Amino acid sequence: MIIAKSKMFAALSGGGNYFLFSAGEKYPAKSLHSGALPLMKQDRCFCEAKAIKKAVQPCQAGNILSLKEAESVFGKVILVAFYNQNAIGVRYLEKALQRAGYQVKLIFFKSYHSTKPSLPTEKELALLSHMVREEKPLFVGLSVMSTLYLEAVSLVSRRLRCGKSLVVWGGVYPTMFPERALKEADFVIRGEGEQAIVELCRALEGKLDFSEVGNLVYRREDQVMKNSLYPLTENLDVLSYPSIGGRNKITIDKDKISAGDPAVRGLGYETAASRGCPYVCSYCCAVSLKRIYKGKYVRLRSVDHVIEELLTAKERMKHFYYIHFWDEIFSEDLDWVREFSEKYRRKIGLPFIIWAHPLKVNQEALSILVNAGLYEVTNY
Ligand code: B12
Ligand code: SF4
Repeated sequence: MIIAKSKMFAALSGGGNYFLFSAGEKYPAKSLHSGALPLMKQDRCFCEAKAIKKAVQPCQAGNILSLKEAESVFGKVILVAFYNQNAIGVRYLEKALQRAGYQVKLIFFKSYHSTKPSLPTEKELALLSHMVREEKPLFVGLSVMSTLYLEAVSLVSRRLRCGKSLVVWGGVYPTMFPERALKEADFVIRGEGEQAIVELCRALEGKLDFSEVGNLVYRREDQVMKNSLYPLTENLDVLSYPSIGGRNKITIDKDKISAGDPAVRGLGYETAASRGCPYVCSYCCAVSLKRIYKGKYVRLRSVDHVIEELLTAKERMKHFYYIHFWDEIFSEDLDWVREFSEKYRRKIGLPFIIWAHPLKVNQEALSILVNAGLYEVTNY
């Protein structure tokens, strides 16, 4: 295990490739070897000091850059989450871009409403487009998680494109309807975005051809080009975990703009220990998603990785007193549940909520989890 002591970049000799470590983050040494870390493929990885240089030996670690130098080398990306101030997916993307050296601004646009999210006002659209004009990002990525607020996404997309910004749509909706999404965007990224979004930056910088960016849907002349999908990330631990805190986060809501991560002030911390659902209920889009993706659909993070994230959350969030796991169905793998419960009780010790499915409820797993602090089980 390697722990980065400060935020640092390192250039790998030969290819001019860069790696970034965020302060305090831990990396299993094996994740730094070529091939094991998906981001390696974009010829950027992250390193600091001797121990890490040793770990990345196969890539021959070279010069270390200061943050300032590195910032002048890499561009900026703005990501917009709609009606969701926790936005796990977007926070994962922020991490992936930062690890690849890009600067990221994350905008939480409008607050959550589960039935009737209010449309953006003219003032809110103006605040957003002003910020984008000032920041001059490579592109603005819109996270379209649901069909519930497509009208709002379209309004934002049109406004930004009128201002000549490049707009990229990603998330569950564009994954299922890429052609429709492309009518309103310059690019669409289907599926998991961590690798593809970094590759898109590289393509926009002229370092990669668009045809080489996995998951990308784009126009070439009058044709819609749909690049093939990468297999789902099997080992979720290599993706690190969603970012928490930071001054790069902005909220636009109720005609106002405010700085700082709203999640840090929250009473509950939201995360997921897995991705994917084992079921295929007929009314649910999991059926379609399973058809689209290749590779193992349900994937579970290691217990240590989850605990490490929660310890970081405890450090950075001063007021939270419970944890909400948004796994579509919380794991009932007994070995995992036993290890999780033992470590969770000892190191985290807060009440937590999970989602479950009536057909999959396992009494033994539930009683172990209750012992660790589980106090509410909900389903859709
Ligand atoms: C957890 C969850 C929630 C949580 C979110 C908690 C949080 N902190 O974010 C809560 C309960 C709040 C929630 C609310 C809603 N949800 Co929900 N939710 C999910 C669930 C189970 C997992 C989402 C998640 O976190 N996945 C893990 C992350 C890592 O993946 P991700 O979000 O997809 O992001 C990745 C990619 O999509 C992509 N990506 C995402 N954004 C972008 C942006 C760009 C630019 C790029 C390039 C890529 C990209 O890269 C990310 C990293 O790999 C999904 C089911 C699913 N299979 O997706 C449903 C799901 C997305 N939700 C759904 C719905 C309907 C809703 C609500 C509308 C329900 C309601 N009426 O309130 C709201 C809308 C919330 C919102 N503002 O978008 C539906 C959407 C169906 C549809 N066709 O529209 C889904 C698919 C559930 C289902 N099976 O039907 N949800
Ligand atoms: S259990 Fe939930 S997420 Fe899984 S297929 Fe059924 S409705 Fe969809």
